[in-house]
Amino acid sequence: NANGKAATGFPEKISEKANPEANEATEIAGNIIYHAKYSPHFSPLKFGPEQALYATAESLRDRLIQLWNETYLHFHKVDPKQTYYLSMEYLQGRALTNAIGNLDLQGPYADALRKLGYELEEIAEQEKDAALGNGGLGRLASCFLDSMATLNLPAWGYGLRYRHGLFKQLITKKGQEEVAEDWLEKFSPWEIVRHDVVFPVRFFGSVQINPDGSRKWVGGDVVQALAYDVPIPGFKTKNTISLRLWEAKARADDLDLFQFNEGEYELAAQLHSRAQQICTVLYPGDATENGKLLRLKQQFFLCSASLQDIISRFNERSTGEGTRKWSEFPSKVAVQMNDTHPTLAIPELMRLLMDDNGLGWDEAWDVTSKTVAYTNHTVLPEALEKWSQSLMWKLLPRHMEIIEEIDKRFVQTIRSTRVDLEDKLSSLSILDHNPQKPVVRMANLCVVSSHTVNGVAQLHSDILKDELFADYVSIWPNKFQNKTNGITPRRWLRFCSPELSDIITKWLKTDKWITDLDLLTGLRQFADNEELQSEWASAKAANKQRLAQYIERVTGVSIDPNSLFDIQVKRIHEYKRQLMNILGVIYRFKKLKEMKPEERKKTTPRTIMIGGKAFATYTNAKRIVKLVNDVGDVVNSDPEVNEYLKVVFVPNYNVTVAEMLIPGSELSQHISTAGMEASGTSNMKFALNGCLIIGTLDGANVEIREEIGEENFFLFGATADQVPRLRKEREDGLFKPDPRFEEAKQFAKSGVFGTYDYGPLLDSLEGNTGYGRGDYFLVGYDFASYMDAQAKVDEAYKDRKRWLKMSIMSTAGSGKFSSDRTIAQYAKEIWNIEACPVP
Ligand code: B1N
Repeated sequence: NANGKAATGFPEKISEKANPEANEATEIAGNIIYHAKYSPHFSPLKFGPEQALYATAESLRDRLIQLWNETYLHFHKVDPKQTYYLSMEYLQGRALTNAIGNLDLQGPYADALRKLGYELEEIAEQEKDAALGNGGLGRLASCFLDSMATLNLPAWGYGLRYRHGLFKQLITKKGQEEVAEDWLEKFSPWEIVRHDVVFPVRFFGSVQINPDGSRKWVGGDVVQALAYDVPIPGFKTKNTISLRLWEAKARADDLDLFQFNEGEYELAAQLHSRAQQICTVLYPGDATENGKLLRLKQQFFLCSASLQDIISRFNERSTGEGTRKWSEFPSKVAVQMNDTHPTLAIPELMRLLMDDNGLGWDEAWDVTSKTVAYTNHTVLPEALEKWSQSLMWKLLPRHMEIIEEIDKRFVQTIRSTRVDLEDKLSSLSILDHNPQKPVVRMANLCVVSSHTVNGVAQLHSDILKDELFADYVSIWPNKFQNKTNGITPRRWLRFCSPELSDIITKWLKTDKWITDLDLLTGLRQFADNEELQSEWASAKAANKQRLAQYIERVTGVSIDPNSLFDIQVKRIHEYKRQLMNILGVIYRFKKLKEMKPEERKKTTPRTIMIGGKAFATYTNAKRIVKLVNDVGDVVNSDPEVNEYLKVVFVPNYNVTVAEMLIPGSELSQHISTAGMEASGTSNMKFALNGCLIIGTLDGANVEIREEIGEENFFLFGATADQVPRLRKEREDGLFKPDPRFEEAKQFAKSGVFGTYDYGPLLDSLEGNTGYGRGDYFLVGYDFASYMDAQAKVDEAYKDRKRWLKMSIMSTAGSGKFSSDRTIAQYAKEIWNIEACPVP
């Protein structure tokens, strides 16, 4: 066939060499062939790249299962306190390169595949992204798992096995179109189905009161939660933990055979299809929008299945006879809630303890509140979850009783101990009895019930303490903490930019930085060194070249690898201000058009790349996507300026695309209205890869700037504490816009960028007039300092030595942003767990 393989498709003979690596490679090649032959997913005629991917993954899976089993048995024997991370989202991306890298088998696998006629990179390219998340919150969960495993912590993740993860974004003449993504189209070689790990999860029904006064939730629908384990290997350690994903299944007897035989097929399978719906799609919102009942079912399904599993493991690890003392539970189990999405873990744990295990309220409350902790990821009011009380009573009647009781006891305690808070109680209570729309405030339930509440960057945690949760702080001053987010340096430097990694290792004379990222500060002493600078520049150039090829392949736009690569990639949201970015581009384009040719030659050529998905019903976000594309079409085909400016919308931004973009970036934009981006995590990935940041004092930008030095950061914009006053001034008509802002808007409206009506979008930037929200995000206010900062970028880029130094200093100062540091802090300061390395 085309690959020169035998007709059976499988290469039969593998040449041997005398060195041990070669032997290992030979053995691996043998394993790969074994799987191609005997794990029969494909017919035997062809051994193409896809077949090679699955067989390669299965050969790795054998090792992962072995390590997973050893880890499980070790944890069982030692019985340490274990953390369970509950998250509705995980953005895992591809797993092959990561697994090979973490198992330290890069060389042997590359050799093995070469023996079979393939390059490892080519095979890795075949894998689909597991995108069981929306954005930063989901990717954070995945980085955390990598660090938990690497730090040998007894910790697991729990999530849902969505059939369809985040949609695929197509860019057409209309702008963004969403298509269902099917990561399980063939199958995932990374998951292990556990047919013996099944728990019943109930919905609806009613509460039965027993003669002894105890209560029991009965009736309704019961679906089965079936466990799938995705093994998560640590970097260069045996420890391999689990991401346990639940799938919803109907029970066999849910199929109504009588109806089926009557020919009523749909009716007969009603319960089956209702069960199936639960894990069909990921909730598509990052911060807003609907889906109500199904979303609530998903949340409860995750919480109930996970807690039943946690409790059964707690009992399974019991050394004596019978069950353990429940008072020991908080010294064996920590549950971390990733935002409020898994809040139902609180009433579900209470219910399981009281109704199924006979504990009294006080005992159950003591156990629960010592077990659960809550991470807040946003202060956007529309993203703070509030569930309708009537919907909750219908779906989860027993849980609503419990929530009412928690609320009642909380209100009573405050009334009797804190008269000063009487008038605050209506906002502090869990239940909001507003007669228009009575709701349960999930964040309040989390704060009241958790032993610890944390924000995700220092500024965000301060805002939580000073504003959102200020009154709770006066009740529980020690409950609130900060845990600045982090990213895994394995995926986000070592594996996505091997060239730069090798240079770092060479200059630090060690590769220990991969697990001890603070060692990067050792690069500072060489930041001026010409030899390092030239090696640094060539690694960057190679990454830019690779990125340019990628952009040309997916968009057809050819970009100049010598231009400044300027990137903004993240979910499209008005508070993230992609609109400010594109208005700046529009202004730049207009000025370039007005220049004489010899003036243009003095400018810094730039390629601006913007990427990200818009929530399907978020109109302004979709208009922004359309605008960026339209501007790109005009600018890129303008022969006068396209040597100096290119604008690219990068379609379908996801983890894999990020792994391509970030290493090739030189400037990245993190320009949210101050106080609105809880942390941001791509800012950390860019900085780690030697990319300079233009940004506001928001989220983790503040700490990044502190770490890498203010002279290496392009700062602009209002600060968080100024924002309320500026909004007021804008409303009162006191704001005088910068002429550049007016010019850019006018130009955008003039029709140069096509016939689409951008009026409504641009009107959202007007003050007290117009259709918009009165420029709530202060694009108008920040535009002037933004453009000034951009001019500084252009100047700085002309001084190659200075730019390279700044780039090296960015990497050198990024040590703090390792998720290993973040997770070590959670382990010590929230979970109280210790490493449990497999010997
Ligand atoms: O969580 C990230 C932060 O780095 C980002 O700043 C923050 O915006 C992000 C509802 C969310 N906050 N809230 C969400 C996601 C899904 C959903 O349905 C809200 N995502 C964030 C990690 O801390």
